[in-house]
Amino acid sequence: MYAQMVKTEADRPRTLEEMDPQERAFQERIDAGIKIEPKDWMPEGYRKTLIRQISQHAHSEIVGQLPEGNWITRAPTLERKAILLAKVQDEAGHGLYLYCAAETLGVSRDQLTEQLLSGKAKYSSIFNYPTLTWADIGAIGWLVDGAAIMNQVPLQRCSFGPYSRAMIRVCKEESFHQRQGYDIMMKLCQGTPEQKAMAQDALNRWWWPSLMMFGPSDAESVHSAQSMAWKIKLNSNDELRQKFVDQTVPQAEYLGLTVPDPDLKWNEDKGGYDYGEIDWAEFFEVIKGNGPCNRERMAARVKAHEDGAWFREGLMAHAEKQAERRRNAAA
Ligand code: BYC
Repeated sequence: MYAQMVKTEADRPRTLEEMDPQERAFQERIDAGIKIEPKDWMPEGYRKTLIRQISQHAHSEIVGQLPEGNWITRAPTLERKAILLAKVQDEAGHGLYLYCAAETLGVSRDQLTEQLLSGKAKYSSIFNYPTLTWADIGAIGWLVDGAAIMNQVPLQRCSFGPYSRAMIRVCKEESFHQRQGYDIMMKLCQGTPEQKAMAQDALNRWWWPSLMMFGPSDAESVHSAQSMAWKIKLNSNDELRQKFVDQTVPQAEYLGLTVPDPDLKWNEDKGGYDYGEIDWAEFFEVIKGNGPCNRERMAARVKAHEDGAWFREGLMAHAEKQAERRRNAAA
C-alpha cells in the first residue's frame, strides 16, 4: 500500500462561523483579494504553511541546478552552453528571491538551509532523476519548466505579498527556460534518426515524473483545502496537472514524438485528455528519499555548503570589522 497521505478532520479548513473574530477578519481580507504583508497579523498555520511551501520551492530551485549543471561542460555548442549557463544561474536567483520572501515570515536563511541539508525539508521530487543525455536538458526545459510555469503563474496572485511579487519575475524567466527546452527538442526532432530517438527516450523518462511534480491527487493532498482557502494555492494539484497534460500533448505531436501513455485519449465531453494511472508508489518512494538520485543530490549540496564555509567566515569577519569601525567612529 503506497498511500502516505491520510487526510484527517484537522486538515479541513474552518468555516467563518468556527473562527474567532481576529481570524475571521483575516479570512475576510483574503476573500476580498487583499494581500497580506509580513507585518500584518496572521494565523500561525498560515505563517507555517507559507514557510513550508516557499522554502520547499526555494530548495527546489537550488537543488534543481544540479541535474542541468551536469551538462554545462558538455553542451553541444558555445551558444547552447551560454544559454544553459544563464538558465542555471536564473535558478540560483529564484532560490534567493524565495529565501528572501520566506525570511519576511520570521525564519532565517541559515535555518532554512539547515532544514534542507539535514533532510528535514522537502524539495521537488523531479530533481531526483538523472540527466543521462543532452536530450534530457531539452526535456527538462520543455516539461519541468513547463510544469513549473503551470503551477507558478497562478501563484503570482496568491495572498501573501512578498511571495506573489517574487513569482512575477520567476515566471518571466521560467517562460524563457521552457522555450529554450522546446527549442532543443525541435532541433533534435528535426535532426538524424538517432537524435530523434534520443528526444523520444528523454520524453519517455521525464513524462511521468513531470506529472508527479504537481503533487498527490486531490483525494490525497493533505494541505490543498486549507491552502486554497488561504489563497496560498489558487488551484488544486489535479486541476493543474490536467491543464499541463492538455497543453503539452499537442506540443509532443508537433515534435512528432509519442507520449508514453497508452491510456492517453482526448475526451470530448470534458474537453481535455484522459490519461493513465500515475505510479504513486514511485512518487512516495522518491519523496521519502529513495529516488534514483536523492543521496547524490543531498551529498552535492552538503559538500557545496562545507566548501563555502571559509567564504561565509570571511564575510562574517568583514562584517564584524565594519561594525567595530562604526562603533569606534561613533565613540
Ligand atoms: N515533490 O498536500 P500536498 C522548480 C509533498 S519547480 C516533493 O499536495 P502542497 C524548478 C508536500 O510538500 C518545483 N514533495 O502539499 C523548475 C507535502 O509534504 P509535507 C517547485 C511533494 O504543499 C525548473 C506532501 O507531499 N515548485 O522549482 O499543498 C527548474 C503532501 O502534498 C511534491 C514549487 O514548490 C513534489 N512534487 O502541494 C528549476 C511550487 N508534491 O510538506 C526549478 C510551490 C507534494 O507536508 N509549491 N509534495 O511534508 C506548491 O505549489 C505546492 O507545495 C505543491 C504541493 C503543489 C508542490
